Amino acid sequence: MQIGLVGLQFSGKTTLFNTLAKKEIEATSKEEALIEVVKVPDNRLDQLTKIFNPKKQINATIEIFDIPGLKMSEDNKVKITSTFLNAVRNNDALFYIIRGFEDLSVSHPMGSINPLRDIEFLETEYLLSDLAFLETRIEKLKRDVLKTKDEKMKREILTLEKCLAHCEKEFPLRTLHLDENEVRLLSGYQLLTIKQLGIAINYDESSISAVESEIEKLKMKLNKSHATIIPFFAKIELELSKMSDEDQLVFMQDYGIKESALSKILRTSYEMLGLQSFFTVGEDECRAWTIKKNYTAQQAAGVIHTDFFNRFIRAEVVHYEDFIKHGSFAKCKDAGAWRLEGKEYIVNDGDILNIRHN
Ligand SMILES: Nc1nc2c(ncn2[C@@H]2O[C@H](COP(=O)(O)OP(=O)(O)O)[C@@H](O)[C@H]2O)c(=O)[nH]1
Ligand SMILES: [Mg+2]
Repeated sequence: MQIGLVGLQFSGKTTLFNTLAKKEIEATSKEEALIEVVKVPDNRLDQLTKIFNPKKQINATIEIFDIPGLKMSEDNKVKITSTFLNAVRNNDALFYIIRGFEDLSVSHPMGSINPLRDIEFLETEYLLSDLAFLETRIEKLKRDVLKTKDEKMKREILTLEKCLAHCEKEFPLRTLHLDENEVRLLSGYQLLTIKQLGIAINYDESSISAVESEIEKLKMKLNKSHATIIPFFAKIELELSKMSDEDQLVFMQDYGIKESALSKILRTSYEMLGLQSFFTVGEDECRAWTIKKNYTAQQAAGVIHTDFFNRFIRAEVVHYEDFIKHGSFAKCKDAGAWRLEGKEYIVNDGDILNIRHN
């Protein structure tokens, strides 16, 4: 899974990236996108590792992209460059990193702090980029289809026109209902508003107590964008990320921060993308795997190995909570919490699976 951090300059993207990646990349105006593979923390996996004592623990991972800030031109427009589009293209979801902190020593490209304005600005710019792309693409396909009379191309034009009509009404594409074929067709394109969107607002430590009501106000004004809005505190969290886990918890409590930016971003991403985790356990490794919410046991097996998909027989299933309650697979069997499931079984978040295959 790939998550891109995007936004205006000086909103705290690189600071957040450093926090998530536990890196110390200087917060400068680096031009290339930074990428880091980040472990998804999971208490349940930590517990399983304590019990099984395997040679290794393998957390699920997520790739975080710090995409260079969009620069404003004199006339308050941003130029969406091909470098930007290429950096964003493969991301599964985007987070707008919006500046909420006041700091006179850090300039704001628009001259003042106003999260709502910045969010609407980004949405509009991305919508305009999609509109321009769709128009050009439809025009070209229409010219081509005159010559080729290709049926696939005709269907493509219909899908693109459906998107265009939606954008013309000023709705982002993520709010358009698309079927599987349409999603597949559009996945190769550089559309921005089709991506699942989280909005993360970077506040100052001084405003922690006022943040919740701020966020509620924004949510009401932004309900048409279909995005989850979360607050975070880049500067303090960067300091905290350098501490041990225990110290971090203590300081977070002192500051009144209930959940770290990393945890919020991961949780929101899993929700937005409809993802969940299952586990495999054993002496060699305890591992967390990421799958879509409606995956069957056979599909989940295929994520581990394509052979497991092809030669799937049954899945042994125990839910994490049951395992912790009873303490071992044998005791789970006695208690009826251990099950053999077929390939159509829909996997639950927190299932521990053992795939039987031939
Ligand atoms: N006061 C304050 N400064 C911040 C905060 N977050 C980032 N900064 C500073 O703002 C500047 C721009 O941050 P940076 O992460 O490089 O922004 P980017 O352009 O979005 O990548 C840097 O000097 C940061 O130290 C914050 O929460 N409070
Ligand atoms: Mg930066």
